[in-house]
Amino acid sequence: MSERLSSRSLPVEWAPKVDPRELSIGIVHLGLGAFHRAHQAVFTEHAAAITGESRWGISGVSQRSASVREQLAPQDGLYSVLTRGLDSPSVQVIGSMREVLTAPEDPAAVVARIADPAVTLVTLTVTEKGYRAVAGGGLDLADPEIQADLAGRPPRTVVGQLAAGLVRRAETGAGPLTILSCDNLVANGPFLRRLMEDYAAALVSVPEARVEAVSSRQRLAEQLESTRFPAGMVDRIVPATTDADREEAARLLGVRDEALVVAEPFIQWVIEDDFAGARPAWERAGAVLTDDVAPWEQAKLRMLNATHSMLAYLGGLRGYETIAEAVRDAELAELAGELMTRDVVPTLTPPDGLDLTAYGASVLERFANPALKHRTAQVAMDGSVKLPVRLLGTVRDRLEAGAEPRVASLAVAGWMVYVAAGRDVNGRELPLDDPQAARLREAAASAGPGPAGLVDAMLSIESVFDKELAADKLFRSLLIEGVGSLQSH
Ligand code: CS2
Repeated sequence: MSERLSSRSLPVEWAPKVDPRELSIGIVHLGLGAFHRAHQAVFTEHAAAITGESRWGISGVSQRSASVREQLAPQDGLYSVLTRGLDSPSVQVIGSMREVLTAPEDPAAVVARIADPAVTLVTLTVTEKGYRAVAGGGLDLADPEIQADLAGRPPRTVVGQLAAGLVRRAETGAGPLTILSCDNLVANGPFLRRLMEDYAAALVSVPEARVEAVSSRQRLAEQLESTRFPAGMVDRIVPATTDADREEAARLLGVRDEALVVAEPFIQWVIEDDFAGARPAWERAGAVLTDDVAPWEQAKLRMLNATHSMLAYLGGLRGYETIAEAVRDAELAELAGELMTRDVVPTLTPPDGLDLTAYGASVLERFANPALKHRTAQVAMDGSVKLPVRLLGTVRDRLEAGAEPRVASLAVAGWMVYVAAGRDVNGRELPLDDPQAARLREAAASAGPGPAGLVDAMLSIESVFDKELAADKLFRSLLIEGVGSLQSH
């Protein structure tokens, strides 16, 4: 077996553009998953290489287990991105990861890093559920983890970590911070600002909170005034890494990379240009800085992510393991195209310079990439928090315009059947990986007979469907039709 990747073992021809050991930390990243390593960390490394700036090393915070640290620390923070397109795969070693922290093991270190005066930026990829928001936005104050953070334990939630870091910055005069969400959420920046404000407001209302909470609340509120929360749109398909990927990378590099990530060739980042202090010159590495991210973000969430979810549910039910297989099914490909052109495009204002028809076609081409092996089960995860962002906005807008969002409703119906059936056409299990899995199962199990029974049971889940949408007669009948046709297959 080949030797493990590290600064010492790496053959010189594979040396990263920058050496992490020569960087100081200027960015804290919360949520050190594969996506960050294949996206923002790559832009940051390229920008550092172009400008020669050494102040943008990343302190990556893993929110769950120590496994990411165990992958990266022995490799001196080095890891590689294996790019799988239509040509033969290529690999690149990335050198922007300066430090890895494991939040559950050392929450104080995370707070200290966020409060470090050399840090001017916190970026986040914590997935939809990591924000602990209620449907429609706002912090879920009933969440026991949020309550525990509010009561003053070393913070374990993302919002709690940011709040404690901001309070410390206020105490030490560390200067203003920019907090940049890189998750697939509508208006992710303002969305996160609201969660932070809700947290600040709740600091005094928790009965068991210590006396300091009152002054913390004032400090947090003040610090939030100078904090910027730009919105951003991120795009790159990053499937879970497999053993075959690791073998392929080892063959190319000559050393074994335990922290390898895999990605498609496409990469895009559109960021609202609203920063409180210095930032890397990401635009030099290809990112777009703009005054208005919303049209980009809407187009991406409603076209790419919505179609992805639809293919995951309908494709999963048809027994397809990967998105590429699903989109090669002629019927599903047609539905995917129809979802975008009939239901989604009429709800969008195209961003400057983007042709939505061409964009839709390019999305389907990217999904069809056979080298990527992006599993339908992976995209199907966390539907209860993804659906409202990806599909329900479209449904609402079309209903309001007096139109029939037939395909978008079929996609939602696909999720309902996926949850309820638990098996594909071949009888293979479809795993339900969702923060609200128990509630979803309960709804499906208590459903009355027939398609209408399932639809009504699922529509009653208020954390997914608000009252108005759940009461919409046209939506309900489209869902019943969709569920009926899927169940009869
Ligand atoms: C996917 C996204 O897993 C999912 O839900 O839809 O992760 C998608 O691959 C990215 O947003 C692409 O940028």
